Amino acid sequence: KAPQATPSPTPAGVDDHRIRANQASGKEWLSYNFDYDETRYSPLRQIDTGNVGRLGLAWSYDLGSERGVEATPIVADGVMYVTGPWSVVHAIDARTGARLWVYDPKVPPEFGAWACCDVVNRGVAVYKGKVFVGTLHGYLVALEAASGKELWRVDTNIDRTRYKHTITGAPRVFRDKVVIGHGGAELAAVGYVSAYHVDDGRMLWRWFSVPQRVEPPFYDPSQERAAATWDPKGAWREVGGGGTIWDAMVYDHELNRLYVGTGNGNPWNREVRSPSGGDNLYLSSVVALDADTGRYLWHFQEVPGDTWDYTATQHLILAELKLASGKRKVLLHAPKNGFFYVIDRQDGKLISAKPYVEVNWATGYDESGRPIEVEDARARQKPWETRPSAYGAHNWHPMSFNPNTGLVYIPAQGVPLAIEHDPQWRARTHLPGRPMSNLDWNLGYVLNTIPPQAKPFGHLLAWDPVAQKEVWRQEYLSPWNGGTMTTAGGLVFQGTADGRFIAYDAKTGASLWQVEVGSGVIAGPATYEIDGTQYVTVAVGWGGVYGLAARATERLSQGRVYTFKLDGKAPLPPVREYAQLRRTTLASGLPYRAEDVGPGAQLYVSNCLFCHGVPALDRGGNLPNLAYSDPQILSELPKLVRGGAWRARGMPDFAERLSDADVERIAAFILNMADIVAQTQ
Ligand code: PQQ
Repeated sequence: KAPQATPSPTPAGVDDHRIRANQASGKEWLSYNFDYDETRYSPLRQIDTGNVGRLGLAWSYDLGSERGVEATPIVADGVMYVTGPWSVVHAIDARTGARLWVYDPKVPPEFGAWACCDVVNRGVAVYKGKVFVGTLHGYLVALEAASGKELWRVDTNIDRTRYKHTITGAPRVFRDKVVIGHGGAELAAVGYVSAYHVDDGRMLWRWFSVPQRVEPPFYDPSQERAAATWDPKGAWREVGGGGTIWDAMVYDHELNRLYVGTGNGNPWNREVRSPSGGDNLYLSSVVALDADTGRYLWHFQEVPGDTWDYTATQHLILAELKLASGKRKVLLHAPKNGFFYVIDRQDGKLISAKPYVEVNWATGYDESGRPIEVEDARARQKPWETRPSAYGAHNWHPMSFNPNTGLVYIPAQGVPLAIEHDPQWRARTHLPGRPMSNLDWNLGYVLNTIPPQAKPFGHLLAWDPVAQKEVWRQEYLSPWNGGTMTTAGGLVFQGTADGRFIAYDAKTGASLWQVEVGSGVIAGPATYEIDGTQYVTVAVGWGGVYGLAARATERLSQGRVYTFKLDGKAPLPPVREYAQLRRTTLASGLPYRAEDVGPGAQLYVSNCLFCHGVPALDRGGNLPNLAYSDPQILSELPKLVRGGAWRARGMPDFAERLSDADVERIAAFILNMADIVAQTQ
């Protein structure tokens, strides 16, 4: 029998019992993915397929931000807790949208360049009167829920001189513990997850996803086993190996375990990371840990010896499915690599794996649960267009599982990319032409040396995990659409890259209602009920790794929370058009030295590419495309780039990294691209 959920007199007086009880009542939204099973399925049904057309705005709240917003709002005791960019926490009256408090951890701006993928944060955890947030500069902070006052903070980075660890994911809480991992495996990182006591932040356990040493003494038996699967002469020993646990963590209260999804190899390319090969445990794996001790229990490696940036960090859902073999407790997973996995959560054995998008690195899985790789996919001898690419067939945008329809709603996508082995790669070495190498990115690949043939796409995919097949889909204009949420009212909600928030019939995929919000949406929605009224809420703000350089709407990203209810009458807030604040004309016809263009292109790739996109071909996202710059800025570029002009916005000062002549070359390449593209218009 389900226990009763009772509101607490202390704000966020949430405990394990209440999180479980709320799974049945659905009145609150108590953790990132709603419940301990992380289903994002709410039993609320006031808003349903028949009346969803009457949804209107109840209130909106301005986050005062311009970068990516990835948080799902948490709602407890009538208060909403949501994070914006730079790990800033907002507490809001969930009924009116009034601000209660704001907490800014004051992340130093240089972490803008340490974060691979925008200065984002996916949200908080609440427990026993506290709000927990992981900050971009690697701290786990506990706040008093009533006031937003900082109670304690711990440094989660084990070695700040060696590793560039950043936290973007939401912490999870259970049994008086708060757990958190971190990101950083594009630069230099060693993956681990740590559990701290909620009272005072003392560390209770830590589990490493990649080996720290190649010979005894080992940290634990799982490390010894892992060490044997890495080449002791590989570059992983210089940069950390990766395997970062930067998003998915799910607590199984029945089995008292924590399952985590681990990230890609660091550097990406196994040829340099571990030249003699090996599975490189526990990269790209789902791992079960004892929730009390952090002891390793089992792992399932989705991509042995990852080389494609195939993180297995994407959202994990716990479910019970009726399969041909009987009722099974399973994990549902749709990671970057394009296969949908059903994994037995008792023992970690693969039940089934089927591609949910076009996949060209493996043809399937064999009896033993290993992928059958395609011969040339590792790009050892020649370039290879990866499908899916490093952007993932599904990235961190949360999916959802509706037990009534039996369907999983996946924000699926494709972003074209080709990789080629880079024999010249060296750790922490600036090599012009090597993607972001002057900012310490460690890929071991050159990118797009052949033009990718695939077209970008994004769609909402309704997937049957039992039959392992698609049931319906809704096509979008662009990749990088929002997370999903589904309800007992028979609905699926999702925001889109082109700035809409949409409700679908969960069974058929029919679009039932939509509204324009003032920005592309990437975060997942939530729903809750107060005094008999059901609300649906979503935090908007375009960004994340794809949104830095590309956009799908002409509205400039503005961080906001939109909250809807039936017959809501609040007016939609004003939006800002991109063209009002940014130039949209190319800086063409300006002078530059032709001989600078070639070297400038190489320097652009190793310094600017991932943040600013390809000059003139991309059009700019949250960060401007430099071919659309004010001509004055381009003429003064060395002074600005080497003077820290945009330091407060997170752009590094390049004074130590580039000379004036280098920046002039970069400007020449940008101007040349502007000229070329202007001629085709
Ligand atoms: N983060 C995003 C985002 O927020 O848009 C997208 C990605 C990350 C990726 O595609 C990644 O591969 C990725 N990888 C790591 C890592 O390897 O440590 C961290 C993160 C992150 O923390 O956001 C991302």
